[in-house]
Amino acid sequence: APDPVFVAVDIGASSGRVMAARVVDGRVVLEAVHRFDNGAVRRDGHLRWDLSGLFEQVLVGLAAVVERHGGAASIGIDTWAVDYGLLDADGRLLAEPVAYRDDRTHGVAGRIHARIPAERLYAINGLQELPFTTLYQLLAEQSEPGWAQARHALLLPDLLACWLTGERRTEVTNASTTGLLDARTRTFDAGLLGALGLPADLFAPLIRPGETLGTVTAEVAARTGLDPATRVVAVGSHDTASAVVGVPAQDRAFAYVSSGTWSLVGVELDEPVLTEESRAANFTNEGGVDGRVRYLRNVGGLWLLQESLRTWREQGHEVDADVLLAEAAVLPAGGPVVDVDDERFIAPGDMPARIRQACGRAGREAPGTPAEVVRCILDSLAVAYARTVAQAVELSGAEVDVVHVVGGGSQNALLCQLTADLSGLEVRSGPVEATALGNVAVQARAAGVLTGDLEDLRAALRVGLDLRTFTPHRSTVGVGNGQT
Ligand code: LFR
Repeated sequence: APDPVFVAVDIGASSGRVMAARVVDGRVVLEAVHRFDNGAVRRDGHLRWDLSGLFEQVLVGLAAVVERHGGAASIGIDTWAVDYGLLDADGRLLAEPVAYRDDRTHGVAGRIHARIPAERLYAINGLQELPFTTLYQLLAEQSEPGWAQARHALLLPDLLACWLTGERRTEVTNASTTGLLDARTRTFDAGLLGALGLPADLFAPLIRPGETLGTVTAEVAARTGLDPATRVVAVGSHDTASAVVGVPAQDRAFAYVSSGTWSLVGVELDEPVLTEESRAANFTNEGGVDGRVRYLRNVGGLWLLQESLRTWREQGHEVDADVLLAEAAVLPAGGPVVDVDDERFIAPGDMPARIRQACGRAGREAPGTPAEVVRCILDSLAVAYARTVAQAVELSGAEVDVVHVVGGGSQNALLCQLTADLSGLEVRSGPVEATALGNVAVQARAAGVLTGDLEDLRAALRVGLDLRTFTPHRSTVGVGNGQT
C-alpha cells in the first residue's frame, strides 16, 4: 500500500496553504498543494474574515490532494487563535467572523475587570492581556444585533472542521486562547462563563489533538473526490500550538520564536506559571499539545513589515520586500527601535507613519527611507525577542540553551543574527513550515505512523532538515537604545 497522506490545512492571517505529507523512511516529506491569500476586509461596519471564501479554498486544496495522491488518510486544520463564528439554532453562520484587529473591543477589558479583577482572571485563565482575547470579543458581541439569535460559537478551525464533517467540537489548544478555560484543568470555567453572562454550552464540547472529530460529509466527498471515510483529526488547531510541536529541538532546553504575522516568543513547560510577576510581565499560559504549556508572550511581528509594504504600494511606491531587506541589512547598527508591542500597531494602517511617530514620542531620530523603516522594524523585533526569551527564562525557571526561530521570519538572516547577538544565545532557524509539520506530526501519530511523545515527534521532524545556526556576536543594537 502507498504511504498514507496526511493533509495539513494551515491558514494564517495573511495566507493559507493546504499541504500533503507522507512519512517516507522515517522522514516527514511535506509538499505544498495549494496556496491562497487571506486578509481581513471591512464589511458591515467591522473588519471581517471571509471564512466562507477560505472554506472554498480548502475544498480546492483537498481536490488537488485527491488529484495528486488519489486520496488522504486524514485532514488536520489550524488557523490563528481567538476568533470565532456564531451559529444560529439551525447551525447557520450568522455573519462572517469579525477579525481580532477590529476596534470593537476598545475599552472592553476595563468593563470586564470591573466584574472580575485582572488578578483573579489571570489566576484562572493564565492569559496575557490582549485586547482581542475571545472573552473580550464576546462581551462586545453581546451588544450587537445578531447576538439574540446566536446559539453556538465555534472557533475558526473548529468551524471549518464542522463544515467538513458536520461535527461541532472545540479543540482544546485553541480553546485555551479564549480566556474561558481554567489554565490548570484545561476545562471551561463555568463560573467565568456565568459571570460574563455567557451560556454554559455556548462552545461545543472539548476535543484533544489526536482525537478523531469525524469523517467528511457526503457533500464534501462529492466536491473533492475524497473517500467519504476520510477522517478529520483534531491537531493543535491553534497555529502556534502546531508550530511549537514543529520546533526541531534536540531536547527540552529551548526557547522558540514562532515568527509570522505575530511573533510568539517563549518556552514549553509542564505546568502553568500563574504568579503575580508573570501577570505583570504579561506572559501567557496557552495550552499545548499533550497537555504541555506554551508559556509565551505575543510580540509584534512581520505584520509591521506587511502593513508598511502595503502602505508604500498604496502610496504608489514600487517596493520589493527582498530588495528592502537586503538594503536594511547593510545599514549601520544602532538606529532607532520602537516598542513593537505598542497597541497602536494592532489595527491596519499607515505603519511607517506610526513608527515615525513612536520614534518621535521617544525622542529618537525617526527612520526616513523605506529601508530605514524596515531596519527599524527588524532591530525592534530582535530587541523584543531577546528581552522576551530572557523574561520567560527568569519567570519560569526553564533551562534554555538555544533559541529556535520557525515560520516565515526564520528566513530573515538579519533578524536571526540580531536575535543571537542580543540574547547571547545560539539561534537555529527553520523550518518555515513548522506549523504544517506540527499539524501532520499529530495526525501521523494518531494513525500509528509516528509514535511517542513530542520529543519523539520532533526527532522525526528533524530528519533531513537543514537548519541554519547563528552564533552570538557582540551586541549591535538595543543596549542604551531606549529599550530595555
Ligand atoms: C499567530 C496567532 C497568535 C494569536 C494571534 C491572534 O498566528 O495565532 O498565537 O495570538 O495569531 O489569533
